[in-house]
Amino acid sequence: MSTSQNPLSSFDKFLKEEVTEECKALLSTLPKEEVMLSTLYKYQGFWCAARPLAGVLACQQHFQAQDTDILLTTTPKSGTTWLKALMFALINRKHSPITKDHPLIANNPHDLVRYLELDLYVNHQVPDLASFTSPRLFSTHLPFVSLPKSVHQSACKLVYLCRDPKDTFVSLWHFTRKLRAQNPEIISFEAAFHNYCKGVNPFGPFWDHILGYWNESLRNPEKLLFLQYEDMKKQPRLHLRRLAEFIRCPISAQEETEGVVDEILGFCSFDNLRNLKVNKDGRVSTGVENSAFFRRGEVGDWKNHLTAEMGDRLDKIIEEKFCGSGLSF
Ligand code: PAP
Repeated sequence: MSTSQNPLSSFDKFLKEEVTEECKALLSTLPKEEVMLSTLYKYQGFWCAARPLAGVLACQQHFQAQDTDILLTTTPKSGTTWLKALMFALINRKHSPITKDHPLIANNPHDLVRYLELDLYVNHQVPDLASFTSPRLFSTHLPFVSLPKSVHQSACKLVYLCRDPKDTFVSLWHFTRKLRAQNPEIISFEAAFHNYCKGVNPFGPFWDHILGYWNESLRNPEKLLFLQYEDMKKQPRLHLRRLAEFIRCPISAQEETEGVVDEILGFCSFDNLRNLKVNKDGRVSTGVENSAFFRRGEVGDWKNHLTAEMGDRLDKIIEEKFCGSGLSF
């Protein structure tokens, strides 16, 4: 059955909407590959679909970072939703304590901490950010070298989160399948895995993405906090306190006594967020169902999906690419 005979999912529509003439002209000059969801183009060394790329161009041209901004940067499917919820709850804990009126009860984390290229700037639009109060919290999947210049030039802070690429790939695969539920023309699991190993995935290659941020975190730890999903799962209290210190809003002795750390962690836990009505029924601005961001939320789920050979292959790539960096998964 051809795509045209199928009703397009909201996300397909999002991807297929027209991009600007400037973006079209650029696309015609870029290397491209057909992958799971759509055509990916290689721009500044990373892979990106056409419409998000228009958002990349717009935010690179127009986003003016402020010194007090905090930018959450992640590889897709490495726990962005969780990090957004934690950071939002942490930053706003004084005036939005965890009660039944908390903004996260009625809003998906992606609607409270918005993506630059996938949301705010997506249609080559230039949003009015005047209503955002300080500290402004944004997110992006952009690689470090491709961040808007003002991010590098300002004193804004970056929090980076990545995840074992084996779990990231499996999460990406399920997410993509969910988005394309109405479209049977999805490529096979094996072909998607092959592309991922070649580095052809949104905002990939994953090794360049992770190493770009890792190296910068070593050079400039005041500016960039580097986190791994597995560590956060293992020691959530430690990492929440690290996050609070990094943004210069440490958990006070009184807050410790009041149990604020556990309160935020419990509130932002996978089970709690997934079971909220808004995350069962709603959609984010790209048309994606909120429920698609909550699948299993576990470390090591790849074992249920990749063969031992596939796991070994990806491990070898990880070993080779990260060799000498001091980073491992
Ligand atoms: P995005 O990059 O498209 O924004 P992102 O949130 O990074 O998505 O990835 C979703 C993953 O985070 C899912 O992993 P899984 O497919 O292996 O299950 C999702 O379940 C997981 N996730 C979402 N919320 C939480 C949470 N509160 N705690 C832990 N993991 C979570």
